[in-house]
Amino acid sequence: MPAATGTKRLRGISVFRPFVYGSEAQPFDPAKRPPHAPEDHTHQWRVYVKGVNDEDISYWLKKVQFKLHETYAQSVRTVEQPPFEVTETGWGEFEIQIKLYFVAESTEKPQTLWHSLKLHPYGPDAEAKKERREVVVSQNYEEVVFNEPVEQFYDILTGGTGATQPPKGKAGKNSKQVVQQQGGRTAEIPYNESPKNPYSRTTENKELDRLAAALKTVDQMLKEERAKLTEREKRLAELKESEGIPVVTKKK
Ligand code: SLL
Repeated sequence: MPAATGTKRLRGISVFRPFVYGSEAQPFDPAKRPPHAPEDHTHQWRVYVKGVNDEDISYWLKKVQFKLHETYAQSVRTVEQPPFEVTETGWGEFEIQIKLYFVAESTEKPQTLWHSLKLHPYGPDAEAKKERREVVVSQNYEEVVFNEPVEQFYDILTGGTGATQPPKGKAGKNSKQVVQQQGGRTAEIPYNESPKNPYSRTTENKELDRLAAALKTVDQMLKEERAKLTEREKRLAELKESEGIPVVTKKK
């Protein structure tokens, strides 16, 4: 039986879309606490899911459900349109469950992420940051992968140009170009970072260089350690021999 409209999947095609999720928090300015904040609350915070460089992602993301700690009234907050975020006040850190619901055309099941809400500065300079009451940002870059999307969703993902045909040829560089030429939507991230957006191809390349350099260092360390071990084993054998302790060798 032929597949019903909208359920035919594009075999062998994967489409990924980048996004950012995380939180921002700041202690109240003692001079002007938010007027309705309960006595024991100390911080204002915001948890969010957004596009890299604030790109619109609502063409694939329909709604987001944030599950807060149960000390919050109505701890399950559903946000049906962008910005997909919840702003709150509180006193403690906790794990926030973030459930992503995709547009109906996708026929995809929701996906769940977890985010640790951070209220207090962490890492190097934490104390100084606390002193300055700096905004505490904790966020992650993530990619959602749609494997073998249904045709209708593929169209939406790649620009809603109405073309039902996936790019011809093998997936990879070429198909990416075709999608771009259509003036369609892509998973491109900006070339350079900006004060508002740390995720870029330049930062990605820098990170890759850093990883390659680290790998080289580890290789070098391993080589040195192995050389030391060989040297010590040799020395041990020599000592045993000079002390008359039989050196264990393979039986002939
Ligand atoms: C902790 N395990 O002990 C965590 C719990 C709960 C955070 C943190 C305020 C809720 C309200 C709030 O900040 N809850 O409105 O009462 O650190």
